[in-house]
Amino acid sequence: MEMHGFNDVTLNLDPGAEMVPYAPDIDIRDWVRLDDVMNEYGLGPNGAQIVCSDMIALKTREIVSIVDTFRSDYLLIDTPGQMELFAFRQSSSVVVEALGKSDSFFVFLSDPLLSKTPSGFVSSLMLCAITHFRFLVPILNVLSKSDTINEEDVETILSWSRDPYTLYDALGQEQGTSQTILSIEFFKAMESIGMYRELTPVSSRTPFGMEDIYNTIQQVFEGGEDLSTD
Ligand SMILES: Nc1nc2c(ncn2[C@@H]2O[C@H](COP(=O)(O)OP(=O)(O)OP(=O)(O)O)[C@@H](O)[C@H]2O)c(=O)[nH]1
Ligand SMILES: [Mg+2]
Repeated sequence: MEMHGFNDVTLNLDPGAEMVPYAPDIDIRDWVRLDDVMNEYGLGPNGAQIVCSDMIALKTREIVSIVDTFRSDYLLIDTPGQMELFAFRQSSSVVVEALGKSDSFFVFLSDPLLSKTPSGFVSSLMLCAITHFRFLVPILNVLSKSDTINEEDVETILSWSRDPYTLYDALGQEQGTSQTILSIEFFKAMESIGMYRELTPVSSRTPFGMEDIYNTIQQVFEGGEDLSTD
C-alpha cells in the first residue's frame, strides 16, 4: 500500500496474539487481552476467545471512532487465526458491519501444509467458502507462506486450483472410492457456488504475491483502475 502511495492503518483484532511482527496503529489488546480474560474468568483459551469476541463487539463503536480519526485510504485488519472463533461468531459480523462492510475485502490465508494433500486442499477451499458464506464480502483465497514448501508442491496445488480434472485425479489416487465420491461432491458444491477459483500464492518473506492481492482488490472495487490517491 505504501509503495502505491496510499496511507494505510493497521488494526490488530486478535486479542490472543502474543507477538505481532508489525506495529499495529490500533491494537485490540489495549482493550481486551486473551490471557487477562482466561485468568479473570478461569477459562481455557477457546472459551476465553469467545468471551473476548463478545467484548470486542462491545468496543466496536470506540474502535470505529479511532479508525475515523486516521482518515486513511485503507484499513488493514488482522483477525484471529482460529477461524471458527472469528468466522462463526455473530460479534465478528457486528465488527465488520461497523467498519464498513460494503467496501470491505477478505483475504483468506490457506495453510500450505494443509493444502499439500488433495483432501486438505478441498478442506481449505471449504473453510474459505464458509468464511465467504458467513460475511458475504468479496474474498481472495491466498496460499500463504508459499516459500515454506518447494516450488513443485506450489505448482501442484495451483494446478488443482486451475483444473478440476487434475484435482479429481489426485483425490482418486489419495483416497479410497467412497471418500473420493464424498470429496468430489463437496468439491462440486464449491464449484457451483463459485468458490472454486485459482489460488494466489503469497509469501510475506520474499514478498511474493502481494502485488496480486493488491490488483485483485483494485479490480473488485475499481474495475482495475487504481484508486485515486488525491
Ligand atoms: N517462511 C515464512 N514464514 C512466515 C510467513 N508468514 C508468516 N511466517 C511466520 O510463521 C509464523 C506464524 O505466523 P502467522 O501465521 O502470522 O501466525 P499467527 O499470527 O501467530 O497465527 P494466527 O493465530 O493464525 O493468526 C511466524 O513465525 C511468522 O514469522 C511467510 O510468508 N513465510
Ligand atoms: Mg495472526
